[in-house]
Amino acid sequence: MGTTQPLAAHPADTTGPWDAIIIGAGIAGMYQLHRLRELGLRARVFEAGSDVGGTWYWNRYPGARFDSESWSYGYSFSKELLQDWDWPEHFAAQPDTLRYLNHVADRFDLRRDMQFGSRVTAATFDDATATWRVTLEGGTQARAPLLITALGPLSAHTLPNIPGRDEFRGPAFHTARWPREGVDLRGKRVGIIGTGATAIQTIQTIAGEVGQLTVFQRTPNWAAPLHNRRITPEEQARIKAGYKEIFARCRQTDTCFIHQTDPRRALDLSPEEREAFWEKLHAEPGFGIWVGNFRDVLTDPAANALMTEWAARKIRERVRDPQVAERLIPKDHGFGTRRLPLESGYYEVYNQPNVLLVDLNETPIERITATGIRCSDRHHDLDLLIYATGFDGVTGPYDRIDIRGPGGRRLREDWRGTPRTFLGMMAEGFPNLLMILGPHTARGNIPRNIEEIVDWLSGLVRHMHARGLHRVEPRPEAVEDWTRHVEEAAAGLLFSQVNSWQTGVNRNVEGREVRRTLGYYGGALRYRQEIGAVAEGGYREFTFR
Ligand code: NA7
Repeated sequence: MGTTQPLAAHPADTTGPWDAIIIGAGIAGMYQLHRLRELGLRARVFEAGSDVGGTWYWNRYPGARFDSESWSYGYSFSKELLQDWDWPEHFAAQPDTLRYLNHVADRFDLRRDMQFGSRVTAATFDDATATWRVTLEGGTQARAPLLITALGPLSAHTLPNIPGRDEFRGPAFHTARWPREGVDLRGKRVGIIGTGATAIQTIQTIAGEVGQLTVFQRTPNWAAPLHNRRITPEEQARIKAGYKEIFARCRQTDTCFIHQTDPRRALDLSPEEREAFWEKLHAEPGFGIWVGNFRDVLTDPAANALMTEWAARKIRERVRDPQVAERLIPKDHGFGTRRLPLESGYYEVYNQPNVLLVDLNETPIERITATGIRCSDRHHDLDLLIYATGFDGVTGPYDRIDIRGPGGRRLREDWRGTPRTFLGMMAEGFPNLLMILGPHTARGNIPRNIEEIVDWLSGLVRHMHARGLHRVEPRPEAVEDWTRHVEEAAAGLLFSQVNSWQTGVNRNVEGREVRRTLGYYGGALRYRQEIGAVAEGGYREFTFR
């Protein structure tokens, strides 16, 4: 593998037969298509959006950007691509990322095998022919032996289950469905529900422009400074010369980010020593303060409590009104036990006279009305409403497609309680269904995770084609063992004890009130070892026909 030259254009293959159907034209689906072509296979990508980009196509809300270093977050597979793309900022804004993904689609001529505006609603495995039959919204069908899901862990957005939601007469948008043409917020009375990573980016971006901003907060989150800035020409040259080292660094960490966990324990150090380190991390860009912290901060409750107390002090220093500061300090979970949002002036927003923080624990929302939101104490008049209310994470996108294996077995039913997978890439009873970033895979620096999984799946496909095999399924005992291993790896971790999309909790979705293990938390290094061993062992954990 490793062709990095643009492939010669050839006519679009719109009728099949195809070797594989890929669902989704985001970072994962684009790369998977490229890899299959290298194997000489024909694939068709079905994408609900009108173009490539996935997450970066849909999430156009104000302020959407990477929280990961741009130069560690693009594709790494093509040296030429790395050299011919200039990231303008250390943490790229959504329009630049979408421009990048369009550039990739052009460079590798990906669109000719993609069909846009095509949402997949169902997929059924036909046992007799060992093919998947995929149904699109509108009823069109397509068939292929392999079905590869590149759905994205955060593509099933969810609206809040608040009474009166449909009564609001002004414009209302979920952040993942922000209008392409943009929205004029100037001078408007804007309400936003949610205070996750998305809301934080939105709030800090729009607060200066709107007339009045009312933030409806149910659970505050810890957040740390992003420290974004433009990439200078000298830095650009250094980045381009250093890609090999950058990606090597990503391969050495359990999160695939460039930030390596500090080998020291906070509890072994004096308060001065550990706080000096925290100050340093706080002043540095990116996720270092989260995943490059002392090794006990995310695992030992006593160490986490120290970090939490320090981080609370930082908020108190930045927010003038002590009551507002207290409302912004999470009390139900320690620092870093949920995905840490990164911010640029977020806390200072609450010092502005036109910004009001409504703590829904003190004054719960009673209903959404035609003209705003009624809380238990008063009505908030609004011209426009933003739902930054998140996603039905990881399994949500799978639940939204009626996926049926042999005998009508439904994936949605199998995973009703909690998912069961082998390596997070296949499920028992669903032959030839290959999942990119399904549940139970290591997740951190997502493009790095995607490339590893796509490469591994492509290896499996190559193995099959070389041997004339047309059907693959994981052995039940392999699924059993992996699922147990996944649960063991998550047990006892501090963040496993906190509600979030990462633990599968979304109170807006029926049946998703209980925590589940949706990722592999043994770390990327162990994950790489595990999947590597399966390939090197000749895929003995699978049955083939
Ligand atoms: P998140 O992090 O899941 O945040 C969703 C926010 O919306 C969170 O503050 C929720 O509060 C809030 N929410 C959801 N439903 C309601 C209702 N019904 N009432 C009030 N508040 C509600 O999603 P994001 O889009 O911010 O980020 C997702 C990921 O994208 C992020 O982790 C990054 O990886 C990028 P809650 O915490 O549930 O009380």
